[in-house]
Amino acid sequence: MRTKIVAGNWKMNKTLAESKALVEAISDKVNGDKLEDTRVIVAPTYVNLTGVLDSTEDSVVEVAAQNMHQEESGAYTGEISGAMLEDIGVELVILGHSERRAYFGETDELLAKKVDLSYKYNLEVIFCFGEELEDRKSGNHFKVVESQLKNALFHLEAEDWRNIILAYEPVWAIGTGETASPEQAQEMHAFIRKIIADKYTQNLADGISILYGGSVKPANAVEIFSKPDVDGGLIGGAALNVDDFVAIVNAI
Ligand code: G2H
Repeated sequence: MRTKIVAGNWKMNKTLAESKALVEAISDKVNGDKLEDTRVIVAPTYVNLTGVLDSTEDSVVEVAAQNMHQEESGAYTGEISGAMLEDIGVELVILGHSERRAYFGETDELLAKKVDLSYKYNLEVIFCFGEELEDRKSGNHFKVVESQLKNALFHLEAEDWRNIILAYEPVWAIGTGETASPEQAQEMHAFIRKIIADKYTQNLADGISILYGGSVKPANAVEIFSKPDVDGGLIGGAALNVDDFVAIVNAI
């Protein structure tokens, strides 16, 4: 049985007070629910991590960072290291989000380095990847996704996958209101599981949680999450509103 996960990626939104209020409201609403097999995660911006960690001390809600640098320390103005995240009590980090790839030039090779460093600092990784619209239009979407995974993750030993959560996010569906159909999501998730099984073992592939991300909302979550290879979601816009986010958690 795979772990179900709903993670909210708050991106560059919410002040400290707003972040604390949101996570406290989420905790109040999800704590009472049956969450035996479901993890609920929020990813505030760096400066609000400590405050949100304080607010989640007695909560089932977990806290992730949205990124970390690939070097351990040094002259990298404006960056944050894995050691800093571990030191304040962060145990999860999102890596490879398409906005990091598009606006900050992050490549698969650079992401492989970040993934490697995550083990040193005991950070579980939510690894994001997904094709662009042109890739899908030209029928290259499977090839693109396969190469993203191969380049960034397939150097890992089988045992290292215990730390990896995958998030398939087709770029054309991010923040656009356009969602992959549940069938498109299922088709890609099944493909992802197959290439992991081919490279490693079926057993390992069957244990990996694969989240879908891209304009998930309360209105489409139930159908997307009903697909057998979709193990939850990475939620952007709809994670900023407590009722929408909790509705999505409840859709799992
Ligand atoms: C994809 C997603 C969260 P949204 O970026 O990672 O955002 O749900 O707003 O498309």
